[in-house]
Amino acid sequence: MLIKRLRGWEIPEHLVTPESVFLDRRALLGGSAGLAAAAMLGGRALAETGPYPAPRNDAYALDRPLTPEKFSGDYNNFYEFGTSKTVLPAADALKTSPWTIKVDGLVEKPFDIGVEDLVRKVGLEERLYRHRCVEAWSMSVPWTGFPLAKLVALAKPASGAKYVQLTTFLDRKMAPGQRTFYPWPYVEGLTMEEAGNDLAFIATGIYGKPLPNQFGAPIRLALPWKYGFKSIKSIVKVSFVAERPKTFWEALGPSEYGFWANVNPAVPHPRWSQASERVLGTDTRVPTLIYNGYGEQVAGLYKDLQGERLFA
Ligand SMILES: Nc1nc2c(c(=O)[nH]1)N[C@H]1C(S)=C(S)[C@@H](COP(=O)(O)O)O[C@H]1N2
Ligand SMILES: [Mo]
Repeated sequence: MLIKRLRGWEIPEHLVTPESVFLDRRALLGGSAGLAAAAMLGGRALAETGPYPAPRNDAYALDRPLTPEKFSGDYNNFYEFGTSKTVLPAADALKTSPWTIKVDGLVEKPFDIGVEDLVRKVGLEERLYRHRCVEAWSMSVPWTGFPLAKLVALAKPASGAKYVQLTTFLDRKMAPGQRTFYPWPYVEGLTMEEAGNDLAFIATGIYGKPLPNQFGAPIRLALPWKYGFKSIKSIVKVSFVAERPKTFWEALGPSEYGFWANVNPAVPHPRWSQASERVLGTDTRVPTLIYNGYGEQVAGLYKDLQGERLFA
């Protein structure tokens, strides 16, 4: 099969935000006055399309083509809905509205916030990111979302908070995968310093629209310099804690899936090499890059942590 190869700076037409849509959206999101005006001018647009597509932040460019959705949207890891890559039909059962996120732990005042409210508060942008699964496949996708740092700022963490712990929903009726022996719910974590790095991104959309269920709707993490399992899906809780969280995969296999899980082609997984990766939608392998190519932005986070197992 021949796939049109796009350079990093080439944009598939359907991903381009027409300026008029962007300007309308700005008006629509411009507070209650804007909303009232929009309602008179035909504000149905907001209800129908929401804040998508969001303006692209060009600071995050790719060195490789975007992965077409027909490949990335049909090859997912979402163990709540099964261990195969084809979770798309099963993930239909995920009920994403209403969706509330609990913000708790060492914060000024714990609160709950609906995902739409959160999006209105922080605003959305689009970024092109690479994604490297620990299983040695990769993709490049346009996420829509906001920096995790904006959520941290809303939470007002106390000085004792050293880690951000994120938790996926727990609903054994809805998610058949959660009827297995795994240590549900899925939990992930990162240091406050990592969470404050501009690359740490919360995604509510992909390919210019809200996240389809199988990508971890309605809100998930995207940490492009770490193996994909750190990018936790369908988040319901964000806790600020003093101790390093015990993550889902660490509980299952600490020697194979550590807390740090930074991408490094020179450090093999105990059962396979990490030197190269299969690019979804192609039949080629490409060399894997240290920190998945994001070393310039993140290597500094680890300069005082050389004793840690940073790359597994
Ligand atoms: N809750 C939850 N989050 C998860 C997973 C999962 O099974 N459950 N899989 C992880 C893994 S291993 C990867 S590679 C990515 C896959 O994201 P994608 O399916 O959107 O490509 O999600 C991560 N987040
Ligand atoms: Mo993964």
